[in-house]
Amino acid sequence: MNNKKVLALGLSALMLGSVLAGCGKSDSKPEAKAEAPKYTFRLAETHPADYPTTLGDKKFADLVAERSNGRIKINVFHSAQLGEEKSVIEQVQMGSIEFTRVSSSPLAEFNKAFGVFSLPYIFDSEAHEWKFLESDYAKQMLTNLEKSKFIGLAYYDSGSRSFYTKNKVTGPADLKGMKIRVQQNKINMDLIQALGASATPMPYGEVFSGLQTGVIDGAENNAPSYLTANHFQAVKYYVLDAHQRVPEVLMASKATWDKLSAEDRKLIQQAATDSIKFQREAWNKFDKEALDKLKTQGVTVTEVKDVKPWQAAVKPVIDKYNADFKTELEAIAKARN
Ligand code: BDP
Repeated sequence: MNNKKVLALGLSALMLGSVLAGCGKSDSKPEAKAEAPKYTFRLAETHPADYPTTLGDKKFADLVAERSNGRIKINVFHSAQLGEEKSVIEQVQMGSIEFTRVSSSPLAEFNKAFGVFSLPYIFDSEAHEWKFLESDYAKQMLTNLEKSKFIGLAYYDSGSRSFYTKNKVTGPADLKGMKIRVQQNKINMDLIQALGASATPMPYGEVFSGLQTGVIDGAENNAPSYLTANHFQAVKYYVLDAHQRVPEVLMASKATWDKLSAEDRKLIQQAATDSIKFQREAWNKFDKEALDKLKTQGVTVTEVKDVKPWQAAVKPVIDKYNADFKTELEAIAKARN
């Protein structure tokens, strides 16, 4: 048995322990008497236990447990205990992992429409992004995941992504010649190439050692990831160019879904929808804290006052994919008003 499995088993034992401990508490409401779980599912999460997406996952799992009176139990396996995102997505597709929270970026390799979120500067702001994510169009995108054997349950917030590098970057020209890690999809590779840098796709869990050993000169992410994955210990320059806003997706395996009753599906879907507000609040709070923390840890944060040179540099990417994402981009433009 490998270490991850031992850790996962230990963790399930711990979780079981806390459930049993919970049963000991005297709770006088008769209807609150928990049933034995009929279903025990796993939810794969790449981030650590206290990261805002993990908090969202846990909220979702708690709501499901509460509303099913303990009949449906979802154990959250954080910190990539069940593997890196690409392999987790494959396992969810096959039905061997029941739930996951992943980034839209690797998901795009399994369902093309999600690639639209990797295009640079398509949203003006968080408000614009969420107006789109709450639109019928974006909801339909979640529904269409079924064709790829997933059940899209909710979008979560992930802020915006910016570059962090070994040497200081103030404008796009400074990235020329650098080796930059990207999330594993084709559009991200084109984005880096447009900036004259060379793209190195690799799983999230390998970025820290990649930065430390110099295999890559930089990467890009939101402040919470840059901080919690300790990437800031290896490279200390963060330029807030905010080139992408890539939403997170909470989803189930279609194989799992097909085994559930209509009522249970409804309950799970509603719990996912109801967890969004909590996740977004946790996100906004931690996003700010993370940036402050990075500064106190010696990271040089460079604000970008004029984003136009950045937009101009990556324009070829929009031109290349405009036709492929015509309807998605139209719906995103519509959400601007
Ligand atoms: C983070 C996402 C996470 C991705 C990671 C990455 O929350 O799901 O795996 O970026 O860059 O922002 O791979």
